[in-house]
Amino acid sequence: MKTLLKRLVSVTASALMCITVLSGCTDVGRVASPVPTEAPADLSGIYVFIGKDIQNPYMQKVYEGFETSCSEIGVASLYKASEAATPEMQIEIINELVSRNVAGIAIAANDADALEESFKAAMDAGIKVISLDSAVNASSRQTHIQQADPEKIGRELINSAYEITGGKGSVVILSSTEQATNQNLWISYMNKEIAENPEKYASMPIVSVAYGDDDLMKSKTETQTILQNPDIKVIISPTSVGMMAAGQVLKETGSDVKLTGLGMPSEMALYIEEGICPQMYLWNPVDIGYLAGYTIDALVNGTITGAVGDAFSAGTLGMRTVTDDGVQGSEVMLGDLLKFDKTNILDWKDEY
Ligand code: RAM
Repeated sequence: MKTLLKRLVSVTASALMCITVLSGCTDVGRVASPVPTEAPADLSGIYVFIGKDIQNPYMQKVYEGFETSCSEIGVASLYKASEAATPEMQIEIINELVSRNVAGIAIAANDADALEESFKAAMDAGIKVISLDSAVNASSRQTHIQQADPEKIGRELINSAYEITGGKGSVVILSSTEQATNQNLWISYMNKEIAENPEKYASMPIVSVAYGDDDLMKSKTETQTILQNPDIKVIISPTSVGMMAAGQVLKETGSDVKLTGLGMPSEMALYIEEGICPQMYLWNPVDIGYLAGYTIDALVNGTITGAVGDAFSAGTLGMRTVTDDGVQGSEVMLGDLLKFDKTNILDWKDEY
């Protein structure tokens, strides 16, 4: 019955896009048709992706994939995100969605623990909850979509700075928000890589971590501050918003400081071609959202519970297995890190 209801409310995704359920929160999505002004009264049965914040183009790419899988499944989808990347604003959105009886929520979380009460209430109400990109703690979700091995990401990023500097010169990290689960995890592995290889990195210390809050203007201001230290040779930005901001400032100032990190090819191609960013990394953000839609559906249909060993079909991504995340929870791994540089950036810049 629930499935039938779900299909019945499968109104077009675009019809759901303009609902402003909460003040200070905005719904957007990639819609080809004009956005209607009338909000549907009934959100019951739909699958929702909550991004970190509304400005972030990366989150909109994730939603593209989410929307595609939901449409293949035959269920309506909705994208919600707030003006700023804060847990408080995400809590408002979650509580509203619980009261509107949605069937599933995927979230890129702005804090690992702060959403627990709201998500426990959601799961108690029968709503399926997963995180993606940036995890909530294991008690706040049924599983997590992991883009690529976090340890590999962290180690690769600091090694990338080593390759760029030859191991000589200070490094600054330009991160997103202070509580971001994913960025903090990657930074912890950068520090681990240095701690385990002290001789290799002896002349290439990480001198500080700056927080641009995934806000382009703040990230640009932070970059300008970073450039006042003449010892800095490389900025590592493990966030696509930070990458864009740093790329812009380095170009505008003509600085010799180089950039590496996690960026979107569509945004960074120019800086890669000009040598400002010699190399960077990412995974496919559209696929993360696509996998999340199928994961929620498998939970809703009871194909999986989110337990380690569960398996399900994820559309064009094939069969996926739920594995141990190593920190008391489970996860579904998307794939591997992709490296972008002058040799391949033109092949990717129109993809995402
Ligand atoms: C930013 C976000 C996101 C991260 C990407 C690479 O858009 O902070 O969490 O995964 O960059």
